[in-house]
Amino acid sequence: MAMKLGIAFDLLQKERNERSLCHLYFPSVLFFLIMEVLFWSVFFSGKHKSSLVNDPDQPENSKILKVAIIGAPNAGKSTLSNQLVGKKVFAVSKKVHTTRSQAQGIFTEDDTQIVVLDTPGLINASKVKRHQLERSLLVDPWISVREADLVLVVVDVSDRWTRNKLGFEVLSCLAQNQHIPAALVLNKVDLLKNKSMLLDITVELTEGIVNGKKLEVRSAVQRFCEWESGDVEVGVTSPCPRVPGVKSGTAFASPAALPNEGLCKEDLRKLRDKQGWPCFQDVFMLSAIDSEEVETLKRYLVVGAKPGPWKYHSGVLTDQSPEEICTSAVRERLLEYLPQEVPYNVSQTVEMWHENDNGALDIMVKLYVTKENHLKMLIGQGGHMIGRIAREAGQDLMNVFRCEVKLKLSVKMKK
Ligand SMILES: Nc1nc2c(ncn2[C@@H]2O[C@H](COP(=O)(O)OP(=O)(O)OP(=O)(O)O)[C@@H](O)[C@H]2O)c(=O)[nH]1
Ligand SMILES: *[C@@H]1O[C@H](CO)[C@@H](O)[C@H](O)[C@H]1NC(C)=O
Ligand SMILES: *[C@@H]1O[C@H](CO)[C@@H](O)[C@H](O)[C@H]1NC(C)=O
Ligand SMILES: *[C@@H]1O[C@H](CO)[C@@H](O)[C@H](O)[C@H]1NC(C)=O
Ligand SMILES: [Mg+2]
Repeated sequence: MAMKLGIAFDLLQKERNERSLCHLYFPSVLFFLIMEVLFWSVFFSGKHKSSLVNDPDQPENSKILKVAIIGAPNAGKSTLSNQLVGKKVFAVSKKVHTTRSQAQGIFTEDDTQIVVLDTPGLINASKVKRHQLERSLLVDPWISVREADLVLVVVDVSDRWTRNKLGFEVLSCLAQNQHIPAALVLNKVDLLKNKSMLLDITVELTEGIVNGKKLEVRSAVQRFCEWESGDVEVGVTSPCPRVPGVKSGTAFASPAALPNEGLCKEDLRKLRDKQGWPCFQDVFMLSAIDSEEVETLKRYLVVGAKPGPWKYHSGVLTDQSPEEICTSAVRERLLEYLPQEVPYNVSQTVEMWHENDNGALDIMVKLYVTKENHLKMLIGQGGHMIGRIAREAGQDLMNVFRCEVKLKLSVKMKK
């Protein structure tokens, strides 16, 4: 064992030395100006081969809960999803529109499986059009909610512009899927200096009603808000579902396949004036970056799971293909380290995917840019930037795939 590790370490050192030599060459191809920079990153771990795709291994009393995570762009949905899954399977960045399409993360514990549906931030059609974003950003959150047993609405409480009002898209999505129980998650609590504001925010975003009861604020903020039930129930005009999985009548039309399809003009107009949603069954206040704080929410999901067959094998962490995980890991670093006009204009293709005999992965990804200054920024001084991206994305992949990963990035310019 010691020897094996020793060899691995030697190789790692060797790679490090080679990495400092950056190979630059300029082959001229018709209509293309191609610049290629090669970088290698090698990582080692004891385990081999990922178990991403497998048939479910059903226990006798299997339970399942599908949870859709929705909210405004950058609210921390993917951060929360990763924390729930317990492994980083979704891309996270400080820029908006990091998540481009819905994807599932899975955590399985004893006889319970929780399927987390991470979604792109909810935005309207005019924004998608203006920024030339993919259609999946518009429709995927709706698709996820429709197949969910529970919806978690994530709000960034550190954002003073959005924290006092649920966006119209969020309200509309909730209104059209009222038969699905929903809970509110106030996220990034660590960034909020004045914690007593959480109470005001909660009242605003719930219209003062949680689980069909008027809020009565008892004491200082608790991590998991246990609201005192009031004696009088007021203001509850629509039937709100109380228990996950129990479907009750809807006040609005049937669930819509597309944004706003299921609501009439009058309903939509009413929603525009609304600030909060009075049908949440619970409120959580947490920091998605803090695993301990997310644990309470995790317990809540496990308890809420209903008898039913698992969807995935217990070893499965996500429904994303290995190639998708790879390109989104690279994209995440592009978003993190470069001004957004660069990652928004980079396209990727996986050129090579090879699993060699000892279970290690050889991956080559080509990044295409359209502007010379983008190319320069992406490569960085002495190849520092592209090297860092390959190294860090490779590290992420090693953690997810649990095997040795050799990730090579090349950058090309298309004109
Ligand atoms: N301080 C702090 N930062 C957080 C917390 N949760 C998320 N973030 C940060 O917020 C940023 C956005 O997080 P994401 O998880 O990518 O947000 P998202 O909602 O998935 O964003 P989109 O996919 O673009 O809609 C990242 O920089 C995270 O590190 C938190 O609890 N506290
Ligand atoms: C779309 O959303 C933007 C803000 O995100 C808002 O300014 C705009 O009015 C919205 N457009 C429509 C048609 O709702
Ligand atoms: C904190 O917020 C509460 C409620 O919004 C407010 O009453 C209080 O004055 C604030 N405290 C500080 C120090 O800003
Ligand atoms: C790059 O992306 C931005 C959006 O951030 C867009 O406005 C711009 O037109 C794009 N540039 C190129 C060269 O594609
Ligand atoms: Mg995301």
